[in-house]
Amino acid sequence: MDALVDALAAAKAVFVLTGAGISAESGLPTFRGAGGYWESHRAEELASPAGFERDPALVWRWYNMRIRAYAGAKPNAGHVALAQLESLVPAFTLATQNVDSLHAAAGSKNVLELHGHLREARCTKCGATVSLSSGLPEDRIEHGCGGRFRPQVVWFGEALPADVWQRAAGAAGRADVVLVVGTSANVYPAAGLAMQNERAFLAEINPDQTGLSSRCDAFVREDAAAALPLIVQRLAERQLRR
Ligand code: BV8
Repeated sequence: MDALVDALAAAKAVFVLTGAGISAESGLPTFRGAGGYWESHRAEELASPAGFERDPALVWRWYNMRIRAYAGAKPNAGHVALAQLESLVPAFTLATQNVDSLHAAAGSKNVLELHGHLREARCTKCGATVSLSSGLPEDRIEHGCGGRFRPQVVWFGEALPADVWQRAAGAAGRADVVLVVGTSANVYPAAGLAMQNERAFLAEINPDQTGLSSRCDAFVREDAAAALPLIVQRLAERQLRR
């Protein structure tokens, strides 16, 4: 943790990549936590164009369950600490794989939602959008134009939003410190963001090993909500002493 605080104290640009693990302490299941299954369906099956084509009602039941869970969830100390870190370093970019909007709720500003969000749905044919504040009832899936409403998320086999990707890849490439929090780093191209900048100090916060661990300059084997506030507090104290 000290090596990470040293690197953050010297950094001009910091890039953070987060995954489901940072929202675990807000009571939200991770993808691989419960074995990634929901009602005996693999997340990859449900979060895919083919899965939606096969059974749109089933896919919406899954997203409506998650939308309800997100509505009841609050940002935790890990989310809040990252929002504070943003104000302590000259340049800061937070790229998340999460679609739960908890980083923004914690006050983070420069957030890139790599895999979209669940705040609204769009029609697959005419592009009309509807708010998802309380999910989408089954009888509203079909749109009058003949299209179907789908969540504004990136499904497996789909490209990430080009502008979001370019900004994330650019920020990761310029970073002095790349901090990876709560992701198993299995899903691409998001996981690749943490590996593309050989120059950067690479650190991981995760109670478990991941595919990234062997490449890290430092890793903190703790829960995000426990480790991040400590790291930010030490950085702030360090800056005060300057
Ligand atoms: C694409 C939105 C091409 C929807 C999601 C290269 C190699 C291999 C495969 C591929 C490759 N390139 C592409 C692929 C295919 C695929 C892929 O990566 N497959 C994987 C499964 C092998 N990628 C794609 O399909 C991507 N698209 O490639 O398009 C293309 C290009 C041009 C034109 C057309 C097409 C799109 C991928 C995005 C899919 N959408 N989400 C939704 O949410 O419903 S992915 C979804 O799953 C999440 O967003 C996230 O990315 C992923 C889950 O991973 P994590 O967040 O890391 O969660 P996980 O449960 O796995 O791990 C949690 C971690 O937290 C654990 O390590 C745990 O220890 C830790 N933890 C637990 N508690 C805590 C904690 N850490 C800290 N504190 C705690 N308290």
